Amino acid sequence: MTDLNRLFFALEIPKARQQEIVRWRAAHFPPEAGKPVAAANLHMTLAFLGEVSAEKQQALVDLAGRIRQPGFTLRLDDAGQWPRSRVAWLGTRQPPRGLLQLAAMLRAQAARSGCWQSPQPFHPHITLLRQTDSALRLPAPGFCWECPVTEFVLYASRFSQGRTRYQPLQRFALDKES
Ligand code: 2AM
Repeated sequence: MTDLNRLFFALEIPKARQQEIVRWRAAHFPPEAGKPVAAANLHMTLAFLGEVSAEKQQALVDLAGRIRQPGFTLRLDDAGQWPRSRVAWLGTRQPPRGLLQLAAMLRAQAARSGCWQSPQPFHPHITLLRQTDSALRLPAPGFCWECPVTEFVLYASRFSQGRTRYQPLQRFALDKES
């Protein structure tokens, strides 16, 4: 039987920023608000690939390696929730064009390679809490954190000993921000 890996492309959130996000979350949400995502797992998904064979992974890596586009700056200045999926998230009021282009390209490559893609439009977000309480009220973010983006990352999602870990498998450099 072929081994499958659960894969996705995402933007890594630098460690210092992950810690800042976690401090903001702890200050604004009581423990009963929902299940917090571990600091090291905070990321922004660009394209979810699902369960992928080694051959398909190589094909997706080759395609992603051909992407040429400049880096960009992501401003985290928005927070919201999706009551149906019971998720609270951080995001950006004005997604940079480079972010939208990169996600569109990776999603199109994934679709062409036979990975199921959600018909939902791309909504850039960092999941903060899962299984949120229905009474959750989100505070206004009150910050504008700037994250320069110089690369994107292929991650494997692994579940062991009751915990999900996202393991970076490969990094793809973007060109210098223009
Ligand atoms: P989420 O944070 O919005 O839940 C690893 O699981 C990453 O892939 C998570 O960021 C998750 O998004 C995303 N993901 C998981 N399952 C997905 C699916 N079926 N469609 C799109 N994205 C998915």
